[in-house]
Amino acid sequence: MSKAYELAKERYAEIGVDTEAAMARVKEIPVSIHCWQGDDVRGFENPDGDLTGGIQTTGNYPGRARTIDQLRADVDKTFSLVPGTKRLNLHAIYLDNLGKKVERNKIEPKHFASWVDYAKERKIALDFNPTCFSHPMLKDGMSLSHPDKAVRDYWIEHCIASRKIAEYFGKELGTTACTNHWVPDGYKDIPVDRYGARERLKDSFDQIFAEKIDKKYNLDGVESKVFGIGAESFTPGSHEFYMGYALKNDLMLTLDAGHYHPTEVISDKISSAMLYYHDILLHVSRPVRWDSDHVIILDDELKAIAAEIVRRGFDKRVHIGLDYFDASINRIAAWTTGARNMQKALLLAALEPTEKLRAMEEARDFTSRLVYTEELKTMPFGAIWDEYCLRCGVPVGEKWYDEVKTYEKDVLSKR
Ligand code: RNT
Ligand code: ZN
Repeated sequence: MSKAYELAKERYAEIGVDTEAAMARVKEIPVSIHCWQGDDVRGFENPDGDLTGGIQTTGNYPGRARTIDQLRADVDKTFSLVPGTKRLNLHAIYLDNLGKKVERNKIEPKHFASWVDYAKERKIALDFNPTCFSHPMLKDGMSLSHPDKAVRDYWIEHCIASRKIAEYFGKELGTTACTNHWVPDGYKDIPVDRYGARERLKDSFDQIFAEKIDKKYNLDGVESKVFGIGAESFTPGSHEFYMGYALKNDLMLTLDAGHYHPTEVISDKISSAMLYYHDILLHVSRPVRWDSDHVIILDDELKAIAAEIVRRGFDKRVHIGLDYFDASINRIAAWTTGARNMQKALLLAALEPTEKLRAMEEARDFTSRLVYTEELKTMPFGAIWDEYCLRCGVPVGEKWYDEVKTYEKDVLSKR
């Protein structure tokens, strides 16, 4: 134990915070790390194809993973640098097709068997996402809400197949998988029939969720979005659409930090959602002027998201997933920076004397609330964070980046 930690521990004890308990708690909060930062959301179905559906990666930093083995090696490297309990979040396009092209509506658990082996070896859990973009059956920017029944049916089949894969993950790995449903559907220009598009989307989801899957194995979430590139004027899957749909159909609501109007934040939505949903799913991201999916930094919103989870003990009911992708910098560094920041935010939240602060608020002592929350900001958090990393067996401070640089030299630069 370092001297710095000993001193910091005492300082936190003075304000009634048990640093040992905080570290132990955060270590158990699962964070689902998205596989798609490693290869700019391309997958292995068509690694050199275009990313469509109104989302975009920008930059062409060398070394992106092009094969399943490369991506697995990169995930291993990243996971070795991030403390805490990690899950791996896969998209359908990351299948192991065993050398034979598989249509999206024909994917089966066997195409993910090698991922299950991978997860078992590493004792990690898997989450899943149908991929309703980067594919010719996404017609006129629409999938589940397209007027053509053949298009809708194709994607309905894909989403059903995806749920079965997640169920298989849950059964094999002994932990509940989360499946997130996001479709890129939208109109570039002002629609005439908003109701019709939403009616079709609802009907498609009704078919997708008609088959009940034991919640022990899989939980489904639905993710809204206010607009996408090429879908600027309208998305049938708006916040209200899914808020109603998920509540009525006992699904999770997925809140992505980049999917709202510019000054709207998801940290403020968590407490409302938790009054009505048992479980919700987060896509922690960082929008810069649009849904740009920048690497998450330790900013006020990230801290607020973590605080909303930790203050009320929603550690198991709010499923934390990461969703960012930057192709302009070293991808392992991007991945690791964001995932470590999520951990920092959770630890910061766990080091708050919440009960004391709440008592001030309840007593209408707003002066104290301001004074104490501001003073908290200069508590010796860094020493606790370093100790947490040390105990989790990951590099302390910026030392993790040395490992990334070595990996870049030995592995990434040779791709
Ligand atoms: C897109 C959504 C969606 C995707 C991933 C790849 O705006 O946020 O969640 O980013 O599924
Ligand atoms: Zn998302």
